[in-house]
Parts: sequence; C-alpha cells; structure tokens
Amino acid sequence: MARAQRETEEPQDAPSQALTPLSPPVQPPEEPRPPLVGRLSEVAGGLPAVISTMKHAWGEMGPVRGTRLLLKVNQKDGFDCPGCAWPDPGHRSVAEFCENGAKAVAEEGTKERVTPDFFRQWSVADLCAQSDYWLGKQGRLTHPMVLREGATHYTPISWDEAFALVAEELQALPTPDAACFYTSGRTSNEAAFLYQLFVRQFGTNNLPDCSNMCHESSGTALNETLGIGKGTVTLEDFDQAEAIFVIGQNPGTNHPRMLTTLQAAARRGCEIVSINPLPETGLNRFKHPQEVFQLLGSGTALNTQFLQVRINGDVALLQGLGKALLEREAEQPGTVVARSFVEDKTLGFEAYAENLRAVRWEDVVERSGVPREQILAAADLLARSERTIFCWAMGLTQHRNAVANIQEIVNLTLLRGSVGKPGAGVCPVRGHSNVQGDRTMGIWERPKAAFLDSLAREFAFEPPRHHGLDVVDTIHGMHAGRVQVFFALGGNFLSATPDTELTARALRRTRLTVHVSTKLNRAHLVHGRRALILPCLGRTEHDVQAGGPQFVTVENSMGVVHATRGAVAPASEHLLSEPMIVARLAAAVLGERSKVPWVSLVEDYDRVRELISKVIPGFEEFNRRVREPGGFSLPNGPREGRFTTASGKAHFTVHTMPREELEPGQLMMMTLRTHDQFNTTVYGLDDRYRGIRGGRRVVMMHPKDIAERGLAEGQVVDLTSHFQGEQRVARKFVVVPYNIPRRCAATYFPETNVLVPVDSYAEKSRTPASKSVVITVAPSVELAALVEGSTS
Ligand SMILES: Nc1nc2c(c(=O)[nH]1)N[C@H]1C(S)=C(S)[C@@H](COP(=O)(O)OP(=O)(O)OC[C@H]3O[C@@H](n4cnc5c(=O)[nH]c(N)nc54)[C@H](O)[C@@H]3O)O[C@H]1N2
Ligand SMILES: Nc1nc2c(c(=O)[nH]1)N[C@H]1C(S)=C(S)[C@@H](COP(=O)(O)OP(=O)(O)OC[C@H]3O[C@@H](n4cnc5c(=O)[nH]c(N)nc54)[C@H](O)[C@@H]3O)O[C@H]1N2
Ligand SMILES: [Mo]
Repeated sequence: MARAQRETEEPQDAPSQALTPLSPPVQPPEEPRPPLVGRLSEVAGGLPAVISTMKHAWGEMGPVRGTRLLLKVNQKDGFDCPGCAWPDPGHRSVAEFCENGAKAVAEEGTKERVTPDFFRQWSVADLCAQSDYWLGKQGRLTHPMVLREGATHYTPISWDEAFALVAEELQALPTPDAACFYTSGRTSNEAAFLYQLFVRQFGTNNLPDCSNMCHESSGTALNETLGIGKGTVTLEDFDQAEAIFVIGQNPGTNHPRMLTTLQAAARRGCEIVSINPLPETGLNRFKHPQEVFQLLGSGTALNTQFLQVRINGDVALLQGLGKALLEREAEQPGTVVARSFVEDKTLGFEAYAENLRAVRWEDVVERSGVPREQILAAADLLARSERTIFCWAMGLTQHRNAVANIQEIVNLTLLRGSVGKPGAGVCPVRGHSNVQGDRTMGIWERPKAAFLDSLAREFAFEPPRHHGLDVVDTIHGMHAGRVQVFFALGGNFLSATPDTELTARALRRTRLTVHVSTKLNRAHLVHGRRALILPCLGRTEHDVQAGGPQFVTVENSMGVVHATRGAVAPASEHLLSEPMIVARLAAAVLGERSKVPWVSLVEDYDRVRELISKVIPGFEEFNRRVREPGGFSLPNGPREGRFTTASGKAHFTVHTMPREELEPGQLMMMTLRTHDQFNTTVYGLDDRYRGIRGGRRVVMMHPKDIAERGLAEGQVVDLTSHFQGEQRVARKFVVVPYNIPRRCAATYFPETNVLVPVDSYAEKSRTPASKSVVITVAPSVELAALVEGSTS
C-alpha cells in the first residue's frame, strides 16, 4: 500500500518516536450515523439564521452572558468579532454580528470548562478517539498543563515551571533554527509584535503562520504586481462600485456580513458576478436576518451572473475575459483599454495582450468549463463598468497556479484602469480576524530587509537575515529531525495542515510541542516527547494587567486598525493574556541576552504600541489614533494610484493556461468549509445552505460521475488521492449528488486533509493546493477485507 511506501521514506537518524501500531489515531473518528441530504437552500440568512444564532449563543453561554456578549460584538467600545476579517461599517447597528460570528463568540464564551480534573479522567489516547466536535464542546481550558515524557495524561504545571521547561528545551537546541514558532490569525497586533521580536532575538525567522495556507498566494501575487501584499479597496468603495466579481469565495457561510454589503450594492443597481464551481446559496438570494420585513419576503437577489467554472478553471476563464475585452477594443479602438492609465502607470501590457491573442477560445471554454456566451456576457459587464471590484478567497489561493489566478485578476483590473480610484480595486477577503495584522507586525518567515533594519535599530540587536521555514518546510523539518521544538500561538497545526498522517509523524518526532490555546483541539493530542498546553484569555474577556484594564488592536481585511476590548470575566483566574505569555516566555528564554524590558512592557499595552509606532510605518502616533472611534487606516499606495513596486509601476504578467491533469476515472477535489465550522473548530454537523445535515464525511459529485462509476447516492466510498506516484487514502465518505461540474468533487476540511500531499503546493507562495486534489472514488473496503487483500 502507498502508506507503507511513505513509511519507508522516514529518515533513519530521526529521534526514535516512530509511529507504532499502538499510537492513537490522528484523524477524527468516523461518525456513527450517515448524514441526511436534503435540498439546497435558495435564500441565505432569514429566520433560520436568527434561530441558529440564538440556539448557539444562548445554548453555550446562557441568555444573560450570551446577550451581553453579542451586544458588544464589533461595537466601537466592544470587541472585534473573533470570526472573519470583514470590516465594520462606519455607522454601527446595535447588532453588528452575523449567525456565524455568534457561533464564534459562543464557542469562546461557553460556560463549559476543561479543568485538571477533566485531564485526570481522560488519557490522551482516549481523547484521540473523540470527534473534533466533541473536543470543542468540552469547553475552555483553565490551567497550564504538561504531558511529561512517557506519560499517558496531561497534569497541571505552574506557569513559572512551564516557561522554564520551554526555556530549557530551547536553550538545549544545536541552533535557534531547530525551533519553529507558528501563529494562527486571531493573535492581536500587540502579542504578534512581541512574539516576532522574541523569536528574532532568540535567533530565527522560523515564523510559519496560517497565512501560509490561506492568502499567501494573494500576498505574493499582489506584491509582485502592485507593490503591496494587501487589497486596495475600503468598505466605502462597495457603495460606489458598478460591478463586483466574487470569485472562489462563499461569503454566505464564511463572511456573512459581506452579504449585507452586497445587498446594499445590489439594491442600488450594482451588478454582481459569482464565479464558482458551486451555486453557493449566499450569493443567490439573501434576507438580512436583522431586517424584520426581510425575514418574510423572498429576499434580495444578489448575483446577476453565475459562471460555473470547473475547479481550477479560473486562469482559463480570466484569460477568456481578457481576450474578449481585447477583441472589443480591436473592433472599437479606445473604448475598452484604459489607454492613458496603461501607458502612465503600468508595464508589460503588450506582452500580456500578445499572449491573449494567441490563446484559443476552444481551450478557454474547455478548461474553464464555461460557455463562450457566458464569458462574453461577463466581459460585456467589465467593459461597461467604470468601477469594478474583484473579491476572492480560498477558491483561488489554494491551487498550484494560485499566484497566476490572482495575477490574471490584476491584469483585468489594470487593463480597465480599475484600481486607484473610488469604487474600484482588488479585494482578497481575509480569513482569520487578525491574520492581516499579524503579517503587518512581522509574523513572516521571509521578512523584508527594511523591517529587520528597523528592528535592529530600535532594539540594538542583529536579527537573523536568512529566511525561515514556512508551514510546508516546518512539517518536513520536524519529520527529518531538524526541527525539535514546535511552539504555536493559537491554531491547530495538526488538523489545518496538509497530509495529516505525515504531519502527525513529524510532530511526534519533536522533543517538545507547546500550544497557547483557548480550547482543546487535536494538535494537543499528537505531541512531541513532552508537551505543554498554555491556556490564554480570549478576545471576549477582560484583560487586566498591573497598569489597569487593557485593550488590544487588530487590522481588518481592508487595512483599518482598531481597538478590541473584552466584555466579560475570564474563563478562569489562571489564564494569562497572549502578550503576557509571550513576554514571560521571552524573559525566561532570553534572560540577560535581551535588553527589552519584557514584563514591564506588558503591564501597560500602550508601551508595546509605543514600540510598534517606532518600528512599523503607518503606525505613527499609534496610541492616540487607535483611540479615535473606529480606529485608523494604514497607508496603501495602490489605493491612491501609487504603485510601490521597484519600477514604481503596476505590472501586467503573462501566464500559461494550466493543463487539465486528470487521468481517466480521476476527479479534481476541493476541500471546503461547512456552515457549521470555523476552520478546524466544528460548531455542529450541518451544512444548512448546501442541504447536508448531521454529518461531515460526504463527497459531493455530479450525478453522471456517480453513475459512471457504478456508484449510488448514499453509498459509502473510500477516497484515494494521487500525486507523483504516491497514494493517500481516506475512508468512509457518503456519496452526495450535487450541482457541481463534471469531474469535480467537493469534501470538507479537515477530514480530507489526509489526502492533501504535503508537496502539492502553489508555485512561489507554497500554499498547499488543498482545492486541487486529484482523487479516485471507490466503494468502501471493509478493513477486514483490506488486511486479507494485503496478506494474500
Ligand atoms: N463561519 C466561518 N467563517 C470563516 C471561516 C470558517 O471556517 N467558518 N474561515 C475563515 C478563514 S481562515 C478563511 S481563509 C475564509 C475562507 O472563506 P472561503 O474561501 O469562502 O472558504 P472555503 O470554504 O474554503 O470556500 C471556497 C469557495 O471557493 C470555491 N472554489 C473552490 N475551488 C475553486 C476554484 O477552483 N475556482 C473558483 N472560482 N472557486 C472555487 C468553493 O466552491 C467555495 O465556494 O473564511 C473565514 N471565515
Ligand atoms: N484542506 C484544507 N486545509 C486548510 C484549508 C482549506 O480550505 N482546506 N484552509 C486553510 C486556512 S485558510 C487556514 S487560515 C488554516 C487555519 O489554521 P489554524 O489557524 O491553525 O486553525 P484554526 O482551526 O483556526 O485554530 C483553532 C484553534 O485556535 C485556538 N484559538 C482560538 N482562539 C484563540 C485565541 O484567541 N488565542 C489563541 N492562542 N488560540 C485561540 C483554539 O484552541 C482552536 O482550537 O487552515 C488551512 N487548512
Ligand atoms: Mo484562512
């Protein structure tokens, strides 16, 4: 079997923590009952959203705490929603949250607790047998816990001893590069800034983060072409756009408040085009759950055009759009191409145009899967609209050619002169609520020289200049024994990363794994020789330090930096804030080596912000400006038509249309989020809009692809992925016929991360290609039969 084949690749010199058959499983267990499949929802929001909001909020937190917390979400004196990074409007309503934001708040605000008693009852092996949903439901972590070498259970440890333990392991390393420091995107600016400073003073740039798996492709693509790794629009631009393209994104589930913005745009006549392999409900019709009259009516129609692209058919489609625009320009010169913009502000137009002239329509249609008339209709809108915004998310960033996907969007934008003016621009819609801010604060394995120079100047030390490890490198590094300490500020590295089984073996080879977390997750259960869980305050909670009550800051998807203040008492008196954890750790590890007054800095977070304002451009007078209601916007050259590339111009780029790589019988699989999860956190077992309930192990397929394989609706199948001669298997998924293009399939993340090959990632950005997984589907083989088969 292919798994055995990978096993033999394991390096011989790695510390002996090899996976024995006795090691507990690393994937979530199968569900007891098959899911129920009903009809797709036609309308997003509405009464079901209100009911679900109340169920989660009151169910987890009780009516008093629940209502108190919800009324503080995204308010100017409240806390930033721990859900997505969609910005808040200037004028806030009393209830500035969505159904899924309420679930995120409830998940953190829950009344349940995971105490030392809980860990006494449950061994690590027993916890492994529980589902992700169950793990999350046990509640908030209350005490620092340690898993000592050879132990079966986590036991309590004091904070001092915990920091000393990390210091001891870090100091024993042959080189600082033998440690990796991961960050998930909920970490505040203050904690992130201190963390990267600590890591660089320790001596490494090994700062992999969730962004490596998320919008890294967007950052890479935009940096190269526009000179900034971020979007160029603000929320106000949506009020003026004439056309909005939503590509590879499911806002109804993942950015529900974006539907309010799209609804307002649609009501004033802005046209919305959705490009997606699936007819996602949120983009179809929307009833605002907080508009009482809306709850009963039929909702607002949102998209005017839906282009049902094949998985990874976007380069073909976007090139088709460009080709159509150039053909119109040839017919009526001077009407489509923004000549003066292209001449004054850009480079490379001729090469781009020449490439598109050579592109054949047959290839565009075949590889995109979208009929030519539909492409022409969308091009017609692009040609008419003077103000177009392009939004996208994971449907574009998680493919081998992800950077090309995004740069083809940039090409269209430049061709139409649709950037650097109101109502127009590019909008990568960020995931985690502060993932963008963490990057701004220096959480990056490939920091720019200018940033390191500022650190060096302000803190009088020589930061490491060589690039550090990203997520993919970190997995390989641990697996090869080169990385021996893994530290995570938030997140769930085991379940979020590709190649779950390999990542598990990698983590199990380390000397120490440490997780700063709010909730229990599978990454705590697949550990190094020793392991620590360090429980921290959540964003919803009061943060009081020696200098009094504190607030922290975050940056939303559109570059607005603002304050966030907790609204309720901490889940346990033993929790520390993230900035405090980082500061005490830094003091314990660096000791006399560091001149930074770590612990006194975090007595008052203004002191941390003072340092940020000295190091990071755009944060001048940080403490004053962040106290203004709504915060402040970071500078953004391209937004003002100033391109910050080396040439000072925006760049057109030329890309080869990717080829279809499927062999007969194979499908292209994308891994998606349900309506009931936040990444690896599972809130419930329903995907309401897609009509799938009570289970997550499903594979959505075109009815003809099901029939062609002799399969039937509801049948239990095994999925096998194929990559460079390697195979990976995930068992027991239920077949669901779905409105999806031929030879495409969809499953849920993280259950199918086991199928994503670690070395299948985007060119340049190295983002795992978790939306381009080549699979075959076959009737499930019972384990017994399998063993028989392999011994015969
Ligand atoms: N409630 C909730 N909110 C979230 C999250 C969550 O898990 N739950 N996660 C947060 C995070 S970290 C992120 S990054 C975002 C993720 O937000 P999304 O990117 O919306 O999340 P996905 O579920 O990965 O959905 C990808 C979408 O792209 C489409 N797609 C897949 N492949 C292709 C393709 O090849 N081409 C095109 N055109 N479309 C494609 C899919 O059909 C799907 O609609 O959401 C954030 N917000
Ligand atoms: N196959 C596949 N894989 C994917 C994706 C995909 O679409 N398909 N998406 C990728 C994307 S876009 C992303 S962003 C990554 C997400 O990767 P991660 O960010 O690593 O994962 P999360 O599930 O968001 O992390 C959840 C955990 O964070 C902890 N946590 C929550 N709040 C806090 C807090 O305030 N502080 C601290 N310290 N901890 C907290 C909790 O313990 C919780 O269990 O996954 C990636 N993986
Ligand atoms: Mo993300």
